[in-house]
Amino acid sequence: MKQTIEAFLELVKERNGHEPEFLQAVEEVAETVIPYIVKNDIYYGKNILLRMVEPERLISFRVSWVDDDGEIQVNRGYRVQMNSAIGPYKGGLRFHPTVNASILKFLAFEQVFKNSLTTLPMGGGKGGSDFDPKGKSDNEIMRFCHAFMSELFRYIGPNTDVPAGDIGVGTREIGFLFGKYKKLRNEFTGVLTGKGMSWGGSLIRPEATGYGTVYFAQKMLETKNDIIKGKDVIISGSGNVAQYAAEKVIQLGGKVLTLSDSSGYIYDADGINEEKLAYVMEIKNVKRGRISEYLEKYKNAQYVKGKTPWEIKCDVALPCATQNELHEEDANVLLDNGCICVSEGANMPSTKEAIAAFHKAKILFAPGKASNAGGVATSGLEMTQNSLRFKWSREEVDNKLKDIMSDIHKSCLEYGKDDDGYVDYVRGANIAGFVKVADAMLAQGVV
Ligand code: NDP
Ligand code: 2IT
Repeated sequence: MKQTIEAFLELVKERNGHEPEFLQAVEEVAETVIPYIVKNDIYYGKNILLRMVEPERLISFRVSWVDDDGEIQVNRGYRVQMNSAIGPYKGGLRFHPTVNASILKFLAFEQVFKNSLTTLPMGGGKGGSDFDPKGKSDNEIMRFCHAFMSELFRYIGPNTDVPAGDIGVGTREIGFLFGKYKKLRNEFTGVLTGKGMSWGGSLIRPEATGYGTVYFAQKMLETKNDIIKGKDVIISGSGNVAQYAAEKVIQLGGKVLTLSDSSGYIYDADGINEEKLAYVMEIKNVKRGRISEYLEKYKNAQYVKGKTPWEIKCDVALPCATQNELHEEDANVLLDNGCICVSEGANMPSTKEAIAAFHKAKILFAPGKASNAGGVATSGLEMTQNSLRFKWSREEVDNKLKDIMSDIHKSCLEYGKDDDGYVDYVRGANIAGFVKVADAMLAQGVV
């Protein structure tokens, strides 16, 4: 088995040797899915995984725009259309200076499995740009988004490819992108999700990724007859996912001790309550400031510059910032401090070695493709509402989100349970996600 996996990875490496994040994502899937393929005749010998690691289409384009000083800026735009076997390509857009083909291919590959797990008919894609939104004026953001969409519009559509937000892309950016698409196509459709509430957005979509991550943590804790209430929780990030993960933890009676950004983290030993979280939302979403500004109002908190929050003692950890933000050393510190549950809100935040440490210690660990799937699932619900030209209530969408997270948890148990009863959620999520896409690919033939 080891040889089969190695031979496969060697082939993928030959073609994508310069794309470390993509190789990391493929390796994690190959190690769990290849043994399953080998045991199941219907999948064996059909090169399904080899087909799945090759994007159906990868579009790269120039984005030129004019900044507030009248200077012409040039960025690179991308859309990776990874797999459309079970539905239109679906996945976010990331605006961050680190964006490149490797990052977007890893995200698009993860998205294929994640979207399959949601039970909704969505293929996988991802896109974005190396554009850095930090410090840009609203007008610069608008001009960039318009320039970006003036090329992307050719390749997307409500039945073809439906982008949404990710790092650096929220409701403001989706608005500018949607406005340009509508202008160019002269049609009002659900071509993007994460839209504003008055122009086709779904209630609960802004909250969905963070809420879903906590619902998933709760499902995992339930398998141990445990609950979030009374737990010390540390969260990384302070963007969309982190904010609503914090909100849900507070609502369920947990204590949120930390939040962070790429400059450092805040530790509030008294707990970040609803009022303090509202202040964080103002700093991040209105002033577009830094998490260190929390101390301007809450002076008892500590700001730890240049570090991640994993050194703070906790029961539950929710990494909600970015890929590879939680390393083996961090995992060991978390374990030494008694952490029993890690639910990933970000995509691939834990390194391979960190995951191995969690598995060895047999704690509850959920990979992002399962635990953060609530965001894209609710995007799927937004698409449904757009097609129906209808709007569901907050409660209806939240209940559907809870049901979906519960179904994903069930799928992980189905394929991830070890002989001793320990649940390997990585294996569970990868195989459950694979089966649905692979069956569709087999049914559709070699295309
Ligand atoms: P936001 O842009 O709203 O927030 C990102 C947060 O992560 C910020 O606090 C940011 O800090 C921090 N961050 C970004 N890059 C780094 C870095 N290199 N090191 C440390 N911190 C960093 O993005 P989201 O909250 O939407 O996304 C967070 C994660 O969740 C990403 O991995 C994304 O792919 C994933 N995700 C998002 C979904 C969604 O619906 N939005 C759905 C599923 C997953 P700073 O301001 O300093 O950059
Ligand atoms: O990583 C993700 O799942 C997202 N950024 C959300 C994608 C979506 O289409 O809502």
